[in-house]
Amino acid sequence: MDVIGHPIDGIVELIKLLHTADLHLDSPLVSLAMRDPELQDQVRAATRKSLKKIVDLALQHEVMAVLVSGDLFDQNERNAQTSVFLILQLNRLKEAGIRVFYVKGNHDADNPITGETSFPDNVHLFSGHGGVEEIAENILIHGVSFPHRSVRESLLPKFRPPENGKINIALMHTSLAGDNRQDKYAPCHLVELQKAGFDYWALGHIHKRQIYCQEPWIVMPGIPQGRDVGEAGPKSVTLIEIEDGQISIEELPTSVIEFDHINIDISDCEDWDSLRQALREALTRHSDRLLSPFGITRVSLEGPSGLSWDILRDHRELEEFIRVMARDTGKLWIDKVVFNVETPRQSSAQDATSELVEIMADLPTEDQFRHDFEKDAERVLGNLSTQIRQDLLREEDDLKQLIQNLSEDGVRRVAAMMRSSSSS
Ligand SMILES: [Mn+2]
Repeated sequence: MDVIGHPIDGIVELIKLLHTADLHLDSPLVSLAMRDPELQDQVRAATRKSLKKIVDLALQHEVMAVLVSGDLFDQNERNAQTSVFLILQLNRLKEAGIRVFYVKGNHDADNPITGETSFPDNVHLFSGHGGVEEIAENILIHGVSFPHRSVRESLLPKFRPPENGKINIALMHTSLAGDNRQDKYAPCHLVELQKAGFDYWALGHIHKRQIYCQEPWIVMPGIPQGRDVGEAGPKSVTLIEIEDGQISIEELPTSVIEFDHINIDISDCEDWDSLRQALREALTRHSDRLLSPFGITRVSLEGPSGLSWDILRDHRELEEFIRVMARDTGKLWIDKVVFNVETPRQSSAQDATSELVEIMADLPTEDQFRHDFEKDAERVLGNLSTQIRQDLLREEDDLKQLIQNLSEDGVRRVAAMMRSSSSS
């Protein structure tokens, strides 16, 4: 760097740090795309590859330290393979003289690996009582770990006060104000962080990257590798640069697999050739835009189309076609294809098929039909594991909604089969 103009006795050094959180190491990625055996190995290794990438970036940018703001682990059990992999990566940092500052989050508070002496000595794990370390002249790193899994009170009072005239960086795992009861972990309000006197809040817990404030910096770096379509988009870590007492940041990509959701408008497609062409173009465009080496995508086909009935009838073939086209890009897999194609309801019943379709369309609103369907659905749901059932039905009204969706979908499919066979 250019240091001309700075006084010789006070060499102004550029100090870099890398901020990450929520690695959830070896946590499984979840996608229907996993049915493809070719993808399975990639996906299984994804959280490890992103950790390796983080270490690569730390070495490449010659950072002084890596800050990990909790949830390094995902599970409570000690897993020998996970810890060996982690220690090898931490050793790569140690060999380069890079320190690691780490606070435990809710996911690793009870993990037997954390807090053990097994970490290499370049790793500083803050305790639940909190502490502060000076890593360079006038640069302090503060941190407080989760002492146990469910911390319902703010950790803020446990931090030592920031020191005047120094750069104070603080590591904390928190849900911030938290939007619901299940997700209240070490809650605190942004305004409290803004007023606390620290220069950079290195937060963790919320998986979506967000810069809440620039003065002081309040940064949630987000998960470095998404795990399902709910954690969509490229993922990253945050590079912190400190120079002349000023802090600036930069986002560096780390995800190996990028989840996403694309909508493809098919209303202009008049025949199968133009539909296939539109799909191929949309998938190629999406794969070209990926910032990560691979993508897993949920595709929604949207819009009214003259092909609607045929699409609904031949949806399995079309889905397979989309999967193959995605694979042809060399980097894209399909999580799921959602058919949101509208089927025009004809205004007047002209023939027997139309009449039947009209009658069926009213079925989902009939009490007896709903009652029978509900009984059937409960029987099927009773055979599922508790976990799957809970995932499927989170709210009280979810069963009603599920029945509504399934019956409407069923009517559309039966109608599609009747329509396309009577018209062709
Ligand atoms: Mn967490």
